Amino acid sequence: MIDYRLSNKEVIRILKEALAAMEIKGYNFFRIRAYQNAISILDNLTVSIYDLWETKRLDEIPGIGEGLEANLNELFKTGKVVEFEKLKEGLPDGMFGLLGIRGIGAKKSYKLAKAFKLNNRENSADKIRDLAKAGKIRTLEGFGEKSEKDILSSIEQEKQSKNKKERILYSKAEEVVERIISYMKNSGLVKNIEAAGSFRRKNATIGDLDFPISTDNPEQVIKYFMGYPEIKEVIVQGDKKASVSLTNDMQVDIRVCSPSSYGAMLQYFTGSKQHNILLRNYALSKKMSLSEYGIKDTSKDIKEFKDEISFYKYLDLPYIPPEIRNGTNEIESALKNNLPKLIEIEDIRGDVHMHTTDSDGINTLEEMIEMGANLGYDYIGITDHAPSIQSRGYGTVLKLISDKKKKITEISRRLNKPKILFGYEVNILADSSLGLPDEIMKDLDYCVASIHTSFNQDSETITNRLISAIENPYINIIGHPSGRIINQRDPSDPKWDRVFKAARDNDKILEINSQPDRLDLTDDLIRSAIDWGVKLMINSDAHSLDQYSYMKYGIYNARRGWAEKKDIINTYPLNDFLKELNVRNIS
Ligand code: DGT
Ligand code: CA
Ligand code: CA
Ligand code: ZN
Repeated sequence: MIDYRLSNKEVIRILKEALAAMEIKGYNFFRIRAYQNAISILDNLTVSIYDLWETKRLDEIPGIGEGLEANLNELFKTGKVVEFEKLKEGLPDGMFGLLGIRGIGAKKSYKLAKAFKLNNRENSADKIRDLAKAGKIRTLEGFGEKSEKDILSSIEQEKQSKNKKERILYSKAEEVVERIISYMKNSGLVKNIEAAGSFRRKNATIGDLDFPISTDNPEQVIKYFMGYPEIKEVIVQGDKKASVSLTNDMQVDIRVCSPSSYGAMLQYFTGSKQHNILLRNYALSKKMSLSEYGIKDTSKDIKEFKDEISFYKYLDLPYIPPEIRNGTNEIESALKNNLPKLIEIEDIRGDVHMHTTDSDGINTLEEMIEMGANLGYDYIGITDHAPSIQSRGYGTVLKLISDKKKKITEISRRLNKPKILFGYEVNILADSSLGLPDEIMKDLDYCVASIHTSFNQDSETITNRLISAIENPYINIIGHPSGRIINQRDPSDPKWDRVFKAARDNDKILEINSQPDRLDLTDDLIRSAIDWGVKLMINSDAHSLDQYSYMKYGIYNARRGWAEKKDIINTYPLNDFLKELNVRNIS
């Protein structure tokens, strides 16, 4: 028998449509909320829902009740769910084409689709856009001029992001970079090669790849590069440069130069463009002009540089790390000899946000702890998604927690390192309440609170949700504070200044989440959090053994946010760390 191997994205879309139908048909509030929570848990899985179903592990995900499990079973077996089809009966199909659009929830989609008789999801967004342009939306009850304008801009944004080529995640680009560099080095012709551009600056996402290459034999190098097996199409080929697109649709630009001028070439192609502009202006004030070939001053000849250090030195500047070449105030800071001493991966002593098979992780508690020990960490913390009292019952949850605590205590007795902390990742629910009651949280070592649902509430509501979690005495860390998933979900939009102030005043830690598609807080928010005096930490949020290594992406992101060792509390020795985190019950 064939199964329907649907992607997580497709499954979530189908569930969200059913949820919208429940809302329209006035289902019980608690049922809707439970369903919403379950969808968001599924939405946050990094493993395939289909694979979990196929290996009969769906019931291990807390928050997925029997009903939903049966729905998924039917979906993967038959490609549809009869209950959902019934739910959607009588609803205009056009409403489902509006659902993903920012600011348009179930009720609005329904109202719009019904009022304008939109019976086709394929074109309903286009029709609503035309209606908004014609000023027809505002005439509808419950809509006004402002909401008409908001709807128009949301639809146009959505369109744009669909047409725009997606930027690729850093971690994905990394694999391509490694393959290209090892291929090029194999030629025996290459002296220096690096991926410059946004990749070298460790951007969370990469537009295209830029490789300056030094050699004594430019023609041969270009020729050799053209033999790279992943090339799909040659865009430009010159004697010292080439641009190609790869089979995975990434574009690669290479520039070839002599080893004696590699420094200027690397500097130029590392950018950012804005940094280069500022640097050029600064150089002009010293009567020098910059280019990818070197520096010209009052004398006629161009001065070449074999590396970047000598290039910056010639400009009377200390070396500026690529991660902060963003064109803000890095040159000013460099001139004052005031550059940050950026955090490094070696500074990290522990990782306290991770999941096991007790929630959506794929390795057991024992395996995750052993890995932490192998990495030489001084401390780790286990934070599965908190089990839901609503679906499991209070007694069961208490028992679950006390069993797990015993298990951890037992393992701890056998190990002198790492110190193992026991907590949960607790949902910050739509109404600002938390997924676990205080009396349970207070007996845990610490808790991470995160938003996993209702991201598109208005700014004020999101702000209040974050702040009420920050003010809860049993919450120690706010996990992935903006909730963005790169290329999938925009960051939510709280009043960050109020969030930062609350975190600082309540002595709470904000997380820099290292998952390559989160990197959240984002670099610019890291910088302002530090300015506010907020303490931060970098966690892997590992859902498997190999994801411990995601820590490095969090480090890159922190470096882009100008973070130093002192700003990141999981660089501190154990006792200082426990104090900064305000850990409970620790002997
Ligand atoms: P991306 O590819 O969109 O992720 O970002 P980048 O920064 O890698 O940008 P890209 O590939 O267009 O250019 C690579 C570097 O080349 C850029 O960071 C700085 C330099 N560059 C490119 N265009 C200009 C320009 O018009 N002026 C200056 N000064 N530098 C430029
Ligand atoms: Ca680039
Ligand atoms: Ca480029
Ligand atoms: Zn997590």
